[in-house]
Amino acid sequence: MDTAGKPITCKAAVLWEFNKPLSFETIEVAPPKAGEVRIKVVANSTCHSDLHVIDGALWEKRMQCPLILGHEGAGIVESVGEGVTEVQAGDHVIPLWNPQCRECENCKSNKTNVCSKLRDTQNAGLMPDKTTRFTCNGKTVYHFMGCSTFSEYTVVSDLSICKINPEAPLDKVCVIGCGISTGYGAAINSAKVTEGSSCAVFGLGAVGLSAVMGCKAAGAKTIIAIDINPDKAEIAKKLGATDFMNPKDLGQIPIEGVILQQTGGRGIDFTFECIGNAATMKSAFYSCHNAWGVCTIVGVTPPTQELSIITLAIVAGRKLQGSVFGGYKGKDDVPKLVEQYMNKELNIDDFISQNIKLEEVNEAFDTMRQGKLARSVVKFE
Ligand code: COD
Ligand code: ZN
Repeated sequence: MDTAGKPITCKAAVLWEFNKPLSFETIEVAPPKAGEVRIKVVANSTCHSDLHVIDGALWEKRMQCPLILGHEGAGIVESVGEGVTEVQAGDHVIPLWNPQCRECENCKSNKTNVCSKLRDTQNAGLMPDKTTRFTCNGKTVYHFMGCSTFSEYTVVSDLSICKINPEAPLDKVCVIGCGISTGYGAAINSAKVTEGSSCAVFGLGAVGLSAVMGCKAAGAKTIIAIDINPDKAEIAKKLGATDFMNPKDLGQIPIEGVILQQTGGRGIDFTFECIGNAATMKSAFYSCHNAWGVCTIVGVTPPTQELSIITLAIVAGRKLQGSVFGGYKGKDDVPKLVEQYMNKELNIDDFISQNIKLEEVNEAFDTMRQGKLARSVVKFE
């Protein structure tokens, strides 16, 4: 049946209220307007940022419920709106929560990968024309991070999409939509980890584990993987960690104290915070070499959280920086990461803990809350 130009009725997971489980609903997805693309989502994986929103810990002041979460998806273009030239029906695509308009000051600069064009509408859960394409029982449903891929169909701006190799398995490369790129790129692009260096990664979800993989690919000599869940040691070592530390095993001694002790007071060349917690951000910062250590913050805390550090700790040259989407420009770089996976240069399979049905996603988030699973991939039939 030709669905182009018509609304599509389909299944989606809807968050009606913060701090409540997702509900499985039949929704209506309107056709794409000018400059928009409607996608049949084939797979979408769980990311802790979705969970932060469910738990009301991030952004809740700017966001409105009901909304459809999901920002780590892959699918096939169903139809395109007027003026869309980059993709057409049938193309295999990854939606980009970090768009690339190629026109804004940020996109034109090679100093950043953070496009500013859609920021306000995307943060408000709206399409660029300030409306939404989703309704459920006649009620407006909002978008999330410009993707909303916990739905069989979604509509995104054509700035928020990239075409990928049609041979790539969508239930694997969906993880490139966030977790893998965010961690791997933090090591490769943002920190620019050097050969023979020492690294420490705090938090071993998919983001932290891919930072470990990035440190290894960059030739780091020592990679300390840190997590309060001892079960993460095995996978971290498989991906390149040389050591594992559990802060809970250290008694009263802060982890940065132990790291300094073990490095003869020298500290680590590159540290990464992949949890989203001010206390571990401080530990990651103080674990760095006092003159040239670079601490890269990948996790995000609630918006009013401050980070306090003693001023002397920065004087000798220790650096504190952030990283968004691993420094990758979505349209330029995501298709290349897919090619790296196809050429067996990038491991994704080890990050996927399980394949689930949409209706099992609340349980998958429960296990993620306990710090257990890296990624659960929802495969839509
Ligand atoms: N010390 C050590 N490890 C810890 C601690 C702690 N105090 N607390 C939790 N952990 C471990 C957990 O056991 C778990 O293994 C890991 O940290 C976190 O893993 P996940 O699987 O829950 O999380 P990820 O990898 O999906 O996501 C991590 C982020 C840092 C991306 C996320 O939490 C975050 O901060 N998101 C907001 C930032 C953002 O918007 N990024 C862009 C989109 S993701
Ligand atoms: Zn994410």
